[in-house]
Amino acid sequence: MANTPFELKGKSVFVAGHKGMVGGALVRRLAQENVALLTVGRSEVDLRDQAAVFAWFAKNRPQVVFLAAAKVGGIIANNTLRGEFIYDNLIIATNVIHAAHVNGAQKLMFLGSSCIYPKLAPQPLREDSMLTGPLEPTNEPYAIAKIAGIKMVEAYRSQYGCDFINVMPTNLYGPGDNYHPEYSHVVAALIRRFHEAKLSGITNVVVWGTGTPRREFLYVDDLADACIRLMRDYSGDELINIGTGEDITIAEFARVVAAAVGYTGDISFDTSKPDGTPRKWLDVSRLAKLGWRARTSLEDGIKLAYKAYLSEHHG
Ligand code: GFB
Repeated sequence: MANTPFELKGKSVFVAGHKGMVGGALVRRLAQENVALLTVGRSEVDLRDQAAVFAWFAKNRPQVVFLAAAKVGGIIANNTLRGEFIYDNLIIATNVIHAAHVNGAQKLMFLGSSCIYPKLAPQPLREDSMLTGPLEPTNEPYAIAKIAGIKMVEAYRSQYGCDFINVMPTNLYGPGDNYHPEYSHVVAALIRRFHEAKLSGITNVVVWGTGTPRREFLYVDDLADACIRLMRDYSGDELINIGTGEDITIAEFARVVAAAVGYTGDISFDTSKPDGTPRKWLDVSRLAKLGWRARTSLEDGIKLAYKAYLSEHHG
């Protein structure tokens, strides 16, 4: 694994998607670095608009790019907005990766997702299991768009010698998450649902699916720290998984959230809702070899996320 140390200090760094949960965490983490941070709002440059992206890059010529912008959502969002998920994510990736190359970016990080791995790949999920089997149908459009971005980064490394890298985060949560009742990921959905139940005195909360799927959850500020570490210390062709290395069933996870929120009622399961992939547990040994491990425990992370929810939505 090539580890070419890359100096961030004094560089112009563009965080694409700075308003999102991941982008926000990268902005927070980069504040600890001596960089010239560049961000651009969607009203100024819609990253799906190729001409606008190319013009912005030609004018600003960022030296470093974190491509954290994406159209994201939970299992129902992915399965409902299939056209939007493939279109937006394909076009954002192609626009930004190409513009970064044409305008001489020294380094770019593309953020994928753990759903790019086959639905039934051996666990824990190794980076080389990508494209070895069928994807989970509910998020196949999103996964295909992310795989295309990964392949584009690999192709630009190969043809143009770009120092562009691919990282694969596991399920994320934390400040700046999206709490949409239908379209959110499970962590945000349960924080909101248990909170609202506690406030309104509801004594039963419905969790989607059977509760048996297993997921791995990484606090988003830990992800941001890993991204800075990899931007500095990693420069290879292979994907790098970013996770905690531990997974939990959705049923057990629901109890962790209920405890953090202070909900003491019952929990039931709506099996008419999809379970999705039975298990998403990442092999994080490549990252561990670089000496990075996630610091925030799930219990602590959920408490921090709940605090953020209260200040973002009830402050
Ligand atoms: O977070 P989630 O929507 O995404 O669902 P995935 C995780 C698991 O939580 C599924 C269950 O088994 C859901 O059935 N779940 C239980 C819930 N209650 C809820 C709820 O109220 N809301 C939600 N959303 N889920 C996503 C992909 O898959 O993982 C994305 O669709 C992305 O593309 C993301 O890759 C990281 O983990 O199943």
